[in-house]
Amino acid sequence: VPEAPVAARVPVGHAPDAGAPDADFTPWPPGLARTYRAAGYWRGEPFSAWLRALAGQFGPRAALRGHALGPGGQPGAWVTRTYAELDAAASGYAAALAARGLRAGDRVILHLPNSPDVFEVLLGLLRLGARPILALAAHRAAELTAFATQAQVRALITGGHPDAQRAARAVQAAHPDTLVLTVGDPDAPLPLLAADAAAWTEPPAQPGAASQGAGGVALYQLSGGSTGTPKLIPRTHDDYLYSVRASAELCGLTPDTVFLAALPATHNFTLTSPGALGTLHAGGTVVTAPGPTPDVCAALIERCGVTHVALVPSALLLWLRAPQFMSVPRPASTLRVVQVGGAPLAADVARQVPERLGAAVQQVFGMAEGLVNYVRPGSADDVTYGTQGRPISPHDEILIVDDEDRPVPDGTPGHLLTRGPYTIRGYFRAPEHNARAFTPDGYYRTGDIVTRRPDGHLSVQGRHKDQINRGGEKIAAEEIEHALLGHPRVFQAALIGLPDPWLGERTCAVVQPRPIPGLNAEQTPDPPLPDARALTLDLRRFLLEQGFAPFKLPDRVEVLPTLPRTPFGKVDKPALRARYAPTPPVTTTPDP
Ligand code: OOB
Repeated sequence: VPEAPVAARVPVGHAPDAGAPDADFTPWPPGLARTYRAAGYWRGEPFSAWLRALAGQFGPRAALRGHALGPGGQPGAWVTRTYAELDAAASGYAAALAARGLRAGDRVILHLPNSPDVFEVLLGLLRLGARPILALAAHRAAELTAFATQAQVRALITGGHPDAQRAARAVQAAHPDTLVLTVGDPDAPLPLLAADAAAWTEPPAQPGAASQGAGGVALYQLSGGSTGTPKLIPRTHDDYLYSVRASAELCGLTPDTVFLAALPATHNFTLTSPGALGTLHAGGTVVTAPGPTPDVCAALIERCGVTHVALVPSALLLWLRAPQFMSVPRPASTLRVVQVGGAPLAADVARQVPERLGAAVQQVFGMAEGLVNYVRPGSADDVTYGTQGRPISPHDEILIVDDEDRPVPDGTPGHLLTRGPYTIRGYFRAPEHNARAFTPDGYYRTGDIVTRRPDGHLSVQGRHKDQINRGGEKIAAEEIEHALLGHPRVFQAALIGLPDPWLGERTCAVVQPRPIPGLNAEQTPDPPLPDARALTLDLRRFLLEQGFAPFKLPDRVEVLPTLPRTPFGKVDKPALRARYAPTPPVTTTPDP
């Protein structure tokens, strides 16, 4: 990796400063920013203006369909929103949020289950200029509280589901100034209802305030991470909209596209690759499903004429075996493209899609930090089934390097580093982490091990980050290990991923129990180890009580008298994986 001056980088980790909200944001070097503008990638258009233009172009067409969020977080009435109505709803929510005291630049946690409401509220926040943190619906008190602490949020917007309300109360207990606004539940303490669109007046543009314009932060995506709680990923209007437009174009979306948002709606894949926002950009229709279960989705495909869906491999496996999709002869379906990403997809599984689902498969390899690779529609079979595609942009820079950051030849596995017009230069307020996660010249260290073909297509070979990819849901090992140390029976803990035929990986917590107090080594050289099965239930309950998202609870617990260590004293995770995995792990390489 060539050394480059770092003068253009602005230190992160500042105290909040209302006058300079971008003090928490690492900008691109000015020369590159000029290049990205000159190339037409960054257009200086914020999301609010983008939506207004779409409403002008596609006004009476259906933008969103699905069950609105109802009381108690249950599905409410089935609704269809036109582009004009979506634009009006965004104004109505912007006005309602302003009436609650929210202002441009305020950070707000958005925590809603899949529904048309998610997009209406998201676009309302963006119209107001508030900056949503895109929590996953599966997140609970531990994650939401961590976001509130990191980002000093003004508000949490959530649904009426009892789990969501419980998590919201925990956030409020830790941060009493946080406004909790509930969508879809008029009886909630502070319901969030869209006001009349006329109640919203666009604030006058502030000349010179780049931070308020399209170059400023629009929203925060979340990193899967490998350390602590998820880091916040600041995405600007310019960079995020570029990835949306370019994705929609290269995937060939049109006003006839009907996209099924079945994975979590605010995840980068579902939202922008090209996802819901890409579909809106093309004038198509977004249909929301509560989740990717085949029966619900098959019904929605038929009801709404769905043409495109984005799935993680574990969901695809369920679809490929679902009776709804297996009737022979297969009912004529509108489904044309099944995008698969988020976790490794076996080539032989990919090959089953056309025959079983009557649709093309498109592999997508992306990350919330930016870079997204697509197999282009109509590619040769070896590319379609055997690679994870190539980057969106001619200006995406890709480096594949060895452990010393020296480039490796094509075909040789190496660490994937990248920078470009929509890949961040730094996480929010994480200077120490940024120093490790980015090279001095601004490349993001993805933590993925890939090979590149001479034609530029990438194949994911494994992973170099201490993260577990459980069916596309990312778990930072350290976050759970740290939490487990709070349990009275746990002295040391290591979380590892073990291969699983359905999820790709399942989690296993290997625990070294606490010595029994009052007994010294001479009296009991081998104190009895706790029963692993009983401990599994106990530790899962413990983590749930700590407020962790359910997908982070260990699937399995093993007990060892001492954890194996490397000569450097780190827990030897490859040894643990070898010990507990029936076969060598497929997706994991040694830890950093
Ligand atoms: C997507 O985003 P994240 O931020 O949840 O996770 C990114 C990580 C990648 O670094 C890689 O480790 C893994 O997920 N991943 C894949 C993959 N797509 C993502 N591993 C193997 N094959 C793939 N196709 O997961 C994401 C964001 C936008 C679009 C698609 C996925």
